[in-house]
Amino acid sequence: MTKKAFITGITGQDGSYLAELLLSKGYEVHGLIRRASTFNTSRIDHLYVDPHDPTAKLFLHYGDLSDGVRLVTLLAEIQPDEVYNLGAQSHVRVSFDEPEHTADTTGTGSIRLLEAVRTAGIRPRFYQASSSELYGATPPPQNEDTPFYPRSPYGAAKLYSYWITKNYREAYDMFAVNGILFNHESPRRGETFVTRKITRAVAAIKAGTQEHLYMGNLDSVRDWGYAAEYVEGMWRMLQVDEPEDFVLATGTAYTVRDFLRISFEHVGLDWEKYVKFDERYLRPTEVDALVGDPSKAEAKLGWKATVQPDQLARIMVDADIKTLECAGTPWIDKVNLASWTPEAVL
Ligand code: NAP
Ligand code: G4F
Repeated sequence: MTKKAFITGITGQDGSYLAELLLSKGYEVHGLIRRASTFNTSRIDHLYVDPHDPTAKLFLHYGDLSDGVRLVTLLAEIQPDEVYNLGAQSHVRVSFDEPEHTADTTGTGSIRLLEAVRTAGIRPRFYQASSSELYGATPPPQNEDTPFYPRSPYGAAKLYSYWITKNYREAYDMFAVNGILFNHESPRRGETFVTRKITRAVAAIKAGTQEHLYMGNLDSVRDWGYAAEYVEGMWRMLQVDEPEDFVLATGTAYTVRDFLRISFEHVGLDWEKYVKFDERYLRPTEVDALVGDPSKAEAKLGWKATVQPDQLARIMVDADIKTLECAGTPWIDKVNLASWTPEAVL
């Protein structure tokens, strides 16, 4: 029997890698996409096959995490074996500008989806995209037992989603798990997250089309892994016998300043000559340090990150240079992703 998966956030960084992974495993994949006046599917266009084609395995459905009725209808129709809730307003800085919208999608969106599963009368395994932002002010190393102390409307909304997922597991005996993922990046990372902002700027500065890069707090410590590896961990969380929550992380600590230095050095430039400060990129409350302890995932899922942050920075710089060389078209869409490995761009 072909397994069916339903993914919210399929058009995002993680959704695109997860869809690729599940299709490669023979799943029929259904994704929720938001109606927009322009196309918003660039990260998954390479996976799309016309649904009239009998070989089509990827199906996209309009909907939104703010629309509970639509979620019930879709789930009742699709009857998935696995549901991955990756959809969210996922930008921490933006969550201070749009706290109510963030609460609605990143927080209440999860209960809408869990309720849709319950009321549709289906019993899929459920993955909730929880975040290391839950730890916030609690110092590292952080693991599954570390107390939470969120520091943003985004973190607070994710905290609600974390607990409601756990509650549905206990209240309704659902196989519902939280993946508490530390920062993970890739050439498909959104352009306003710090790593991608840096690697795009390095490519543009090297090409002579940008002079400076304006940044906020360079002292933050993060644990940056490679997104393509993290979606494998998500999938493994739904394949074990008992539902449990897991941290996925590399366990290594780098500052934003380190990421800048490594990225600029990779193209032979000194970052200090190009980077300027702009207070607009500061947050009203900052999360100073996130460094995960992934030992539970290694022991119980056999999952371990192999790409370290310095290697990741080089992968992303190389990818952004190639994108510029392809006149702005993301180079990633031009290669055969099935055979793509990080080494291919090193
Ligand atoms: P992303 O690239 O920002 O993707 C977010 C996805 O959510 C997009 O597909 C977006 O659709 C969709 N979305 C936003 N609002 C929605 C709504 N109201 N209804 C339905 N879909 C909506 O995020 P990501 O980096 O892939 O992260 C995936 C998930 O993991 C998110 O929940 C994020 O908060 C969480 N997370 C990420 C990290 C990380 O480091 N990447 C770490 C921990 C947790 P559009 O394409 O239409 O905007
Ligand atoms: O790349 P960031 O915006 O990611 P942040 O805030 O850590 O959140 C990401 O990771 C979370 C997991 O821990 C996810 F849940 C969340 O969805 C998202 O994917 O910022 C990283 C750090 C921050 O300390 C920020 O203050 O970089 C600092 N930073 C300094 N200058 C900047 C900038 N961040 C951004 N986005 N832009 C800057 O110019």
